[in-house]
Amino acid sequence: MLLAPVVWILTLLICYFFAAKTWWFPPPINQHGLAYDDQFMRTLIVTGVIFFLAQFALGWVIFKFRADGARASFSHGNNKLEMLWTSATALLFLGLVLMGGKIWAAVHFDEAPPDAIPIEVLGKQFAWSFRYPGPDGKFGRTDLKLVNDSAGNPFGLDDKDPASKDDIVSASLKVPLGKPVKLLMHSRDVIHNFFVPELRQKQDIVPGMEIPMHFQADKLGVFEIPCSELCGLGHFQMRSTMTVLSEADFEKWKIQQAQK
Ligand SMILES: [Cu+2]
Repeated sequence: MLLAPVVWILTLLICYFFAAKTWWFPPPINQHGLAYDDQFMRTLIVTGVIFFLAQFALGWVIFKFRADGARASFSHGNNKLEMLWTSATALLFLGLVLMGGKIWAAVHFDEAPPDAIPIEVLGKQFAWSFRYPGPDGKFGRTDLKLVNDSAGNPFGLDDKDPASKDDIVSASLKVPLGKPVKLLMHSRDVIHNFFVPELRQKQDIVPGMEIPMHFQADKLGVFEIPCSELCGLGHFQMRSTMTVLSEADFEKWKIQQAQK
C-alpha cells in the first residue's frame, strides 16, 4: 500500500524538476536553437502529460488491487482499448518525428547560403584547429608530409603555394555576428564530434570524409566546443572555444592573424 504514494511522490518530484527547469540547457544563440527548443518543449509537454497520467494510474492500480485476502482474478485485457492506445501512440510519435525532422533537416540537408564564410575544422587526438582562407579567399595547398603539430602546422600547409601563405590557422574558432558560416570538417585519426551546446548543433567528424555544417550565430560571446565523441584517453581535454565577434572585430582579428 505504501508503494502507491511513493510512486505518486516520485512522479511529482520528477515533474517539478522539469517544470522548474532545474537543470536546463544554456540559452540558444541562433534561429535553429530557438526552433529546436520550441520543438523540444512540444515533445516534453506531450510526453510529460502522458508520463504524469500513466504514473498516476500506476499508483491507483497498486492501491486499488492491493492484496486484501481476496482470490486473484484474471483479466484477458481489452482488444479495442489495446488497439486504441497503440495507434494513438504511433500517431503521436509519427507526428512528433515529422515536426522535429523538418527542423533537423533545415540544418543537415539544406545547403549553406552562397555567401557563407568557409572555415576548415580539423579534429585530432586531442585538439581542435581551425583554418581560414586568408585575404585571397582561397584555401591553399596542403600536404600530409608537411603536417607538424610542434611547428604549428597541424594542417600541413605548403609554404610554396602562395594561396597557402596567407591562410590563417587558429586553435580557437572566431565567427562574425549574424553572418552565415560554413564549416568543412575533417578528422586526422578517429571519430570526433563538433558540438556547441548554444547552437544546438552537433556533428560527428569521420576520418577520410569532408563533413559540412553551417550556422549563423546571433549573439556575441564565448562558447565552449567540447569534443562529444569518446575519442581516446585525452578526450576530456579536447575542447576549444567559439568566439562570436562583431563584424568589425572579426575583420580586425583576421588582419592581426595574417600579420603573424
Ligand atoms: Cu575528440
